[in-house]
Amino acid sequence: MNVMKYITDRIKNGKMHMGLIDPDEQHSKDAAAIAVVLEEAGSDAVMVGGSTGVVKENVDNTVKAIKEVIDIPVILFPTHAGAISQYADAIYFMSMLNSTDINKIIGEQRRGAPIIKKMGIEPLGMAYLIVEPGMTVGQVGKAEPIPRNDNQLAVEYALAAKYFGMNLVYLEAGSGADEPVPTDMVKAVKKEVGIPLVVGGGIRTQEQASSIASAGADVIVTGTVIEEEKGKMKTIEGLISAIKE
Ligand code: 1GP
Repeated sequence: MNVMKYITDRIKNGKMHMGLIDPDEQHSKDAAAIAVVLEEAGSDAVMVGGSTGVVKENVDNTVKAIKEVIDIPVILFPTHAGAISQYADAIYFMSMLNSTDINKIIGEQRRGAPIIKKMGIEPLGMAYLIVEPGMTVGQVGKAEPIPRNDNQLAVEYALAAKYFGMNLVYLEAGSGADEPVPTDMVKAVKKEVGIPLVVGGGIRTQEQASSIASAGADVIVTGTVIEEEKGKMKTIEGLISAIKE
């Protein structure tokens, strides 16, 4: 499967939902059960990743278990080059452009590139932009988070990403953030840059998901709410239908 084409085709006609599963949070069997609920609820892809405790063994086991039970793509959401799994369909080849740590901008990517080539996984070039509060990923990534009221700064990073030829821009408020990325910022980036836009971090309610989608996000990512609600198909279905309506 060509995952970038799958994304491009889907966002031509609507919005996508991707559910994030942290391989460090549960046994691979439980991760697979959550993935089944996601697929049945109408999610478009499963992302596997987390900021801490992610090693090749738990990523491999989780991806393998998930791949056995669902048909939608599994995309790696990596933290470092040491935990890339050949069992995934694709990997976000992402650079945290507003990090102060060269390793998060190009170091891990340089180390990961030959591994990805050898494994034959599809890389999806992506600018990963941390927006306040940024949470653990902002701290671990030594980010200088984009202030919540600085739409212009977000636009500048996103435009730079487009000119670099990246396929996607991800505006990330951080997992478990009190508030998601402001809708005004989503609108500004979509209007000025117009490349496929992923938004995640702190999205918990149907209202939040729907307003971020209406503001111009093409892909809405939720992680925490899925972990908290695992098995509760109705909640996840509600969230996904709010995005897609
Ligand atoms: C984190 O954007 C994702 O990388 C998901 O965030 O856990 O807050 O849904 P949540």
